[in-house]
Amino acid sequence: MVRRIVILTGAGVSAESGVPTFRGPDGLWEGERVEDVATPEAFARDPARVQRFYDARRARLAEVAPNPAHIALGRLDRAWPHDLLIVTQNVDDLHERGGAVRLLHMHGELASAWCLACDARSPWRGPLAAGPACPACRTPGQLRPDIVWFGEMPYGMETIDAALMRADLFVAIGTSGQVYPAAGFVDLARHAGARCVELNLDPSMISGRFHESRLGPASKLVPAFVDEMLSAL
Ligand code: BV8
Repeated sequence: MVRRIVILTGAGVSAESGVPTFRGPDGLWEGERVEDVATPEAFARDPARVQRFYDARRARLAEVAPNPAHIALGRLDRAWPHDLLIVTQNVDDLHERGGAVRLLHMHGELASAWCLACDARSPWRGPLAAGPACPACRTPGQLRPDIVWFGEMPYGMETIDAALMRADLFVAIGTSGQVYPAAGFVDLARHAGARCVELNLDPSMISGRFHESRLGPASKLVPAFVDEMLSAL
């Protein structure tokens, strides 16, 4: 009897909403080399460039909408009476707009700014490149994107590890399994005795570690998976 579920999502769950995935055909990350925009070193070297990169992605949030996969996970979150944790690697806000509540952004959020002066994290929708004042301490020019860059510690690792250790079912949706520690969650869940299922458009780097891998678009696979879960209640 499945009771405790952990779901990990990646860029593939937002692809059908028009949010580009990471490893595009040109391997460039929206035209940028990852190390030039998503590392603390890049921010120290050229903060304006990094701010422009995230300002552009933050502005595009207003042009995209949740797809049937986000909406189905919102439906599961409302109806599942047992433990559920949705861990996303995505920094967009489509899971929340799809109705998910038991959600953890392990790599941060575009819609949040982090003040390096007072350490406050504040909801943020506009650009940061002009160095606006922190909503909490009013210090100008000290806000950085509230994003976990390469080499930085992901958010909520204690909560995630605890949920993986107790999981009956682990489901990975729309992720290539190339970035750690997220790509290692299936091993932790499996070790804890959980059934592990992958829902992905293509086979990933970690498909072989799952008990079952269903291939197809998230907008089709996820609603069907949620129907399965709720009909088994
Ligand atoms: C850390 C925010 C210390 C930024 C991101 C062990 C081995 C090797 C390397 C490492 C290791 N441990 C650590 C590292 C280093 C590094 C790492 O993993 N490097 C990789 C490149 C080798 N990891 C780190 O630096 C991490 N920090 O380790 O700190 C530590 C160690 C232990 C415990 C605690 C701390 C921090 C990594 C986070 C970096 N920030 N994002 C931003 O968004 O701007 S990572 C970013 O890239 C995303 O968040 C995501 O995690 C990753 C992209 O992967 P996916 O989401 O999977 O997307 P991708 O495009 O690759 O794949 C899409 C998939 O969807 C495909 O499979 C495709 O088939 C599928 N798909 C497409 N369309 C659809 C679909 N599926 C269904 N339907 C569709 N329609």
